[in-house]
Amino acid sequence: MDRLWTNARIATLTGDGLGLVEHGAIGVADGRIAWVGDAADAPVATDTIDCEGRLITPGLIDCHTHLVHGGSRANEWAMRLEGATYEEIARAGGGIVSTMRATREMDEAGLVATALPRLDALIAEGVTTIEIKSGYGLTLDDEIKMLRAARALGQARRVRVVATLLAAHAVPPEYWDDADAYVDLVCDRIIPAAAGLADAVDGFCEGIGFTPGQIARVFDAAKAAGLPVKLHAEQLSHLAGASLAASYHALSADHLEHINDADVAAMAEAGTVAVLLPGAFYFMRETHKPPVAALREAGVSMALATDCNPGTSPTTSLLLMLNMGATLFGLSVTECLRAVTVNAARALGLHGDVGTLEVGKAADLAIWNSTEPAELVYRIGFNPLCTRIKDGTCI
Ligand code: DI6
Ligand code: FE
Repeated sequence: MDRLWTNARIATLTGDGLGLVEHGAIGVADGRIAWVGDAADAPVATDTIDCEGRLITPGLIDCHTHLVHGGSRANEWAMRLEGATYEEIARAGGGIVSTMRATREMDEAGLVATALPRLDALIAEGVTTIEIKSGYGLTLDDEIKMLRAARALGQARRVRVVATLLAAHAVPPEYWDDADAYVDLVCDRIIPAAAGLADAVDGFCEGIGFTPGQIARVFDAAKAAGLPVKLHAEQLSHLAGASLAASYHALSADHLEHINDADVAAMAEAGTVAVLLPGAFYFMRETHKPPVAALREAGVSMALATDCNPGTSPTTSLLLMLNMGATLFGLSVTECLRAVTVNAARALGLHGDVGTLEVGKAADLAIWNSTEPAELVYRIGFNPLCTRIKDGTCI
């Protein structure tokens, strides 16, 4: 075994809770977890590190971001503070379309350079896996450019990147008189072209986005290309997008403020993960909360993510999402920590490789300057990370 971290309180996140090993050790070989258990039983390693009682969790997973994008929407936000609504701004050509214009004008290198500080902020909080969506290019070339930029970020930093095609994010102005023609472009050209670059296909099912019928066409094209799906669903209204996603066995349905009991049941039946995005709820000053109690009761796995994007959730703090998940949505400490590890991994289809500390999984760990799991959820704007480990290497 290459390295052993010992004298630690290890939250393995196995089972249904935190999977705590009180006086634990974790051994790594060739970037994978080779041993986890009571420190007294630990095998000998080439290199042993005393964690002095610190808490170790799996590396954090941000399973829903729009990290790559051009421009800023700070001025639109100032308009919203003075009464303009998100929908009014979108219908007036602002919103996603304004970020689209800025993204089209930027080349791949510029998209990477502007996303790096946002990625570094998440890495500084112990994030080892991140999902990054396209969705601001809205042409074949610009959507591919965004996915390439997402992949390039995974080369520029020691972080696992999952790239999601979100061409069905908004109808671009050149198709405003024929949205279905844009859906044809997404289905017939963009999805097939992205198949080797994207890990999943996503859509925005909303009044200002795409109808369930249009999303179904996108999902059929994704299926034909062998790609799993996920969906922004019931963020602002109820269109039964979450039920549609569940009918396609989507990896996740995301936002979910306006889902109903039928959607919850469909998600439970399909094993579709509920990705909750408290940053968007908070920043948009929403008041209608996702039905966490119903999701809990039905056994739907819940994840938390930043939804980092310039319009509705300009945040790069996954730790803050932990606090908001508890404070705004009523998740417990255990549910919050499962939401950015094992459940976030499942929302990305990566639960066989990351998200828990088990033998055979990637050695992605976070060591914290605390012994208490609650400390990671309780504090607001404080980062207790001591060491981030990716594939067994401290970085
Ligand atoms: N829902 C959101 O909150 C983001 N996209 C989506 O489908 C907003 C994206 C933006 O406003 O730039
Ligand atoms: Fe989003």
